[in-house]
This record gives sequence, structure tokens and C-alpha cells, in this order.
Amino acid sequence: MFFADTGTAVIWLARHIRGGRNRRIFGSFSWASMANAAPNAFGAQLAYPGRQTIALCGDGGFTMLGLGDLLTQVGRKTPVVQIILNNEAFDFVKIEQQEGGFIPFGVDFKNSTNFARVAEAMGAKGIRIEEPGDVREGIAEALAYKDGPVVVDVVVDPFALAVPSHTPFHAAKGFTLSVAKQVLSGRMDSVIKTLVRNVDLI
Ligand SMILES: Cc1ncc(C[n+]2csc(CCOP(=O)(O)OP(=O)(O)O)c2C)c(N)n1
Repeated sequence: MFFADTGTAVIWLARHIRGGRNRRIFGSFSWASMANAAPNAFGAQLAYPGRQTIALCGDGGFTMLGLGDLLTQVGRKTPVVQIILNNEAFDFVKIEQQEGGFIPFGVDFKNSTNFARVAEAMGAKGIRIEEPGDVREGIAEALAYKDGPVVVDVVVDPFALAVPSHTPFHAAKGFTLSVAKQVLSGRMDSVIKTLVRNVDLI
């Protein structure tokens, strides 16, 4: 069972993970409540102990709710796999602000948290992935671990644009306006990074 946080996690899930009869997908799709994936996966794991539960979490969402629950998971030895997209931002809101034509504001948190080490300190298994080449091995290790909760802290590119499958005209227009404002206000550095890092993605 896959669970995705409201945030860019839900966009990546929609684009890359297929559901099916034996592979269920859950999210806060109509309520859009943040930080849902880890607690949802925890509850599902308790309800269906034989199934594998995988939560795709934002670093904001996991900090907001997941960390507290992690202690309870450790106490119960509940094998929930929590994968954190560590982008040091409330990226979904950053995208919304840009769609609205604004310069992103108050959505970055540069704190370089190592969630794998935090998890280890709390008694869970922690895996840190910093290089794309280490993803396969790190995820395989997490999925094979059955003795309790796992936290996979994945350092992802904060400039990778999570583009929805459908982009309405007003969103593209707002985004263009935002980029123009960023250029005019001297934020060329982040504009160039956004362009360069997304050439392959779009
Ligand atoms: C309870 C709640 N608070 C705030 C929001 C608004 N909101 C939606 S996504 C988001 C940011 C999520 O950040 P993070 O978990 O780090 O994921 P990212 O988008 O960076 O991948 C916020 C603040 C919400 N939907 N629900």
C-alpha cells in the first residue's frame, strides 16, 4: 500500500506509481491535508499486518506529524517504510505561489536535517540517500527490513519542478509572470537553476 503526503510527493506518486488490485494508493486527495502519509501508513500497517506499507513524505510533513508517530512505531516495532523527499522546502506551496504570479516567499527552510540520523537516534532504522546512483540499493534495503519502522532520507533536488499532468493556461501564465519578477528582482541564480535542472524532466 502506497501513501503520499499532500505536497510534491502526491504529484510524483501520480506520475510514477501505478495502483492496481494488489497495489493500493492512498492520499488526502479531496481534503488535501498535509502530513497524511506516515500516519496513514502506520494505521494501515496495524490494520493489515501482512501487507507492506510505504509512505512518500515531504520533509515538512514528516517533521510536522511523522516524527512523533515514529516513536510509537518504534515502540510497537511496526514495519512502516517512510521515504522522505528532503528538499528543504514547502515546495508545493512554492509552486502555488509561482502559479499565482508571486515571487516565492517563506517556503524554504535551510536546516540540512539528516532524518536518517534522527530516526536512528529514535530507535528506528535510518537510511540516507544523497546520490541518484544509491537510490536502488537504499530503497531495496528499506523494503527488505521487517523488524520495525524505516526512514529513508532522500536528498532531492529542490529545483526539480513537480509538474502536474495537466497545466491550465492560467497556471502557465502565472508561472511566467513569477519567473519574470524573479529575474527583475535579481534572483537570476534560482531561475537559471530551475531551467537547467528541469530540461530533462519537462
Ligand atoms: C494541515 C495543512 N497545513 C497546510 C497545508 C498547505 N500545504 C499544502 S502542501 C504544503 C507543503 C508541504 O511541504 P512538504 O511536506 O515539505 O512537501 P513538499 O511539497 O516540499 O514536497 C503545505 C504547507 C495543508 N494542505 N494542510
